[in-house]
Amino acid sequence: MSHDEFPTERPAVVTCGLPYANGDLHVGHLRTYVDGDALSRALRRIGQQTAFVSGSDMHGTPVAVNAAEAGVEPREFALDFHETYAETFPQFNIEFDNYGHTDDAANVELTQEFVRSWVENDHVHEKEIQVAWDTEEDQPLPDRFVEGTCPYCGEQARGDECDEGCQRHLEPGEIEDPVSTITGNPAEYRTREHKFLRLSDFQEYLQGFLDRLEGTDNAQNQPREWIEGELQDLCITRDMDWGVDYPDEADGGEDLVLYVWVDAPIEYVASTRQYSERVGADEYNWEDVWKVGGEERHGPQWDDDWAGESGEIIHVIGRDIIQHHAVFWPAMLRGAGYNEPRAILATGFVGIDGKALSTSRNRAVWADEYLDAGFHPDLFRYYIATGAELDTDVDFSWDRFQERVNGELVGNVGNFIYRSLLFAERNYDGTPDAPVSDDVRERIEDAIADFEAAVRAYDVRELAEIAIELSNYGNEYIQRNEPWNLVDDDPERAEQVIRDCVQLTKAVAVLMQPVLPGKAERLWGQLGEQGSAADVTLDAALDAPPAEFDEPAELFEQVEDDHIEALNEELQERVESEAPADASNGGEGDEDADESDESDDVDLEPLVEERIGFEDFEGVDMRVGEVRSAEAVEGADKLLRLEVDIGHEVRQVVAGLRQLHDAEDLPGTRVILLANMEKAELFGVESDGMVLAAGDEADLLTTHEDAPLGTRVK
Ligand code: B3M
Ligand code: ZN
Repeated sequence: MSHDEFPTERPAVVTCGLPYANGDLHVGHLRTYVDGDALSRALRRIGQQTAFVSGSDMHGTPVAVNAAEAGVEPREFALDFHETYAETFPQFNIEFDNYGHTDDAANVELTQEFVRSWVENDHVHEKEIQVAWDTEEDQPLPDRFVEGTCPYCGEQARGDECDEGCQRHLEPGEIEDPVSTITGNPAEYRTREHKFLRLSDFQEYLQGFLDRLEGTDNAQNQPREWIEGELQDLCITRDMDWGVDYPDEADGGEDLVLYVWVDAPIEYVASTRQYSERVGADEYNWEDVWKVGGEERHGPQWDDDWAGESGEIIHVIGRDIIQHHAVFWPAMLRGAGYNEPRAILATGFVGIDGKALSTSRNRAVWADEYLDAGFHPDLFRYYIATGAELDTDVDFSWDRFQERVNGELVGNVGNFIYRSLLFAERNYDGTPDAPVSDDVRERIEDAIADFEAAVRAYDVRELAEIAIELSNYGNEYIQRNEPWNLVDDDPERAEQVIRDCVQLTKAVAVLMQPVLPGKAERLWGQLGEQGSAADVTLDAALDAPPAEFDEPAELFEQVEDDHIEALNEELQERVESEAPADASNGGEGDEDADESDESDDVDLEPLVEERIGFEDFEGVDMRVGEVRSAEAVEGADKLLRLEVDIGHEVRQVVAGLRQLHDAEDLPGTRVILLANMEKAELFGVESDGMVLAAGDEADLLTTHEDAPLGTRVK
C-alpha cells in the first residue's frame, strides 16, 4: 500500500528531534529545526493541515551528567535550558505550534500509559542483566556514566551509543572495558533486574513498515541492516532517580526510571495533544493523527484498513538517531496501538570551516552569536536549507555565508524585487492595470507545480530554490524587456512588462515564505497586501497584487567584509584558545553542547601495568603499507573504506577517519597496518586489518625512511 498524495484529508504533524536540555544551542542543532519548520510551512502552503511540534528532552544521562558537573539538580538545570530554547527558536523564525518538555505531567502520564499498554499486550518482560557499577562511589553507571569499547567496531563508545564509531545503539552491559566517567576507574559489571520491550515481537511488522516509510533514503536503508537478524530486546529501564518512574501498576520496578529514549519520543504525541487541547479538537485533533481508528490492532501485519484512518506523522531528526526513530519508535507506537510515522527525514550534520563542529574545541557557531551579530534569521535559514541535500552534511563558514547572502539573496532576489516594485510604484503607484502575459503565467504555474512536487518529495532544498530560480527568471525578464526604455515609446508594453514583474514578485513572496518567512512577510507588506503571507496557499501566487503600494525598501542588506572578518577572527581565537588535546566530539554536537572545555591538561590514558612477553608481541603482525584509495562508507559518517597496499597484497580496511582526515588526501600516505587483526564487518563492508593511529585526532603512524611496502614492524 502506498500513501496518499499531500495534501490529504487528514491532519499532519511535523516533529523535530527533541534537543537535550543540557547546553547552549549552536548552528548544528538548528539545522533540524530550520528544515522541520520550513517543511511544515510548505505543507500548509499546499493546503495540508499541519501542526509543528517538539519539546526539550529533560531526562537521561545527557542531562544528569551535565547537571552533576554544574552542581545543579537535574530538573532545575534542564528547565533553565528548556526556557532558553523556547525563547531562542522563535528568534530563528522556528515557530512550533507547541513546544513542551518531557518532564511535564502530560508527557509523564502518557509515557506511563504507553508502558502499561505494552505490559498489557505482553510485550514487556523482565531479565537479569549486567550493569556497569562504580565500586568507589558504589553506584550503577547507566549510559553516559560509563564509557568503553564498542563491541561491534572497537571504537571508544558511550554506554548506550557508539557515537565515535559505528553509531549503533548499545544495550546496558554490552560495552567492553567499561570505565566510570564519574571516577575514571574501571567499572565492574553487576547483576540487576530490568524491564525489556521485546522488539522481536515487531520484527515482521518493522520490515513492512520500512517498505512503506517515506523520507530520506538513509532513514529507510540503514535500519534494514539492523533488523536483519533477530532483534535484540530493548532495555526500557535504568537505575537512576532522574526520569519518568516505571509505572507502579505495571508490576515491580519501583526503583527504576524509564530509559530516556522511552519518554522522549512520546513527547511528540504529548506535545501534539497539548496543541490540540489548546486550540480545540475541532480545529486540530491529535487523536486523528496519532491513534489508529477503530479497535486496537496488534497483529504483525500492516492492515490496509489502517490507511486512511490516521494522520500523517513526519519526523525530522539528526541522522545519528535513525535507529531510535525507524526501529524502536515504530515498535513502541505499534505496541500501544498507535499510528506509525509516514516519513522520517534524517538531516546531515553541520560542519564549521570544513571541519567537524566540536563544542569541546569551541569550533562552533552558537545560536546567540549569530543573533548578536545582528543578521536576520532568514539568512541563516536560507543558507542551511539550501546548503546541501537534506541528508548530507552542510559546512558553515562566515565567508560562504557572506558570499551566498550577497550573491543570491541581495544580488538576485533583492535586486529583482526592488527594481520591479520601485519601477511600478514610481510609474503606476503600484500594480499597473494590465493582464499577466501567458509566458509569465505559465512560468509561475510551473514553479507552483515544482513546489508541490518538492514538498511531496520532502525536498526542502529544492523547495527553497524554486523562489530563487523564479526571481532569476524575473531578473532576466526585466533585463531583456528593458521597461525603462518602453515607458515613453510603448507605454502599453511597459505596463504589461511591469505587471508581469509585480506578479513574479508576488509569486516569489508566496514561494519563498517557508524558508524566508520573515522576509516574505515584509515583502507582502511592500506589495500592499492585507493579512499575513503565512496564511495564503500557493494559488495566491497567481492572484492579482494590490493596485497601489508604497515605495519599497531593499529587502536584503549586503553583508560587509569587516563584519565577516571580525566574526572569523573571533571564531579563530576561540578555537585556538582551546587545548588541542581536549576530547573530540564528533560531528553532530547535538548532545554534547556543554562537554567540559575547561581542561587544559593533556588527558593521557594510564599506562597498562601488566607486562607482556616477546612472544605475545610477535603474535602482532604489523606491516608498512600505503593507502591506495579512500572513500566514505555509505551511511557511516565516521568511516572510510581504504585500500592499503602491504606488499603481498592490497587490503580493504574500514577506519574511523572520516571526520579527521580528508579522503582525497589519503592516497599515497604510508601507514602501519595491523595485518592479523580479526576481520570485521562495518556497515556491510568487510574490514581486513587495522590502520594504526594515535589519539582522538587519529594521528596516523608512518615510517620516516623508505622501508619497502610489506616490511614487518618490530
Ligand atoms: N534528545 C537528542 C539526540 O540524540 C535527543 C533526541 C530525542 S528525539 C525523541 O539528538
Ligand atoms: Zn561501534
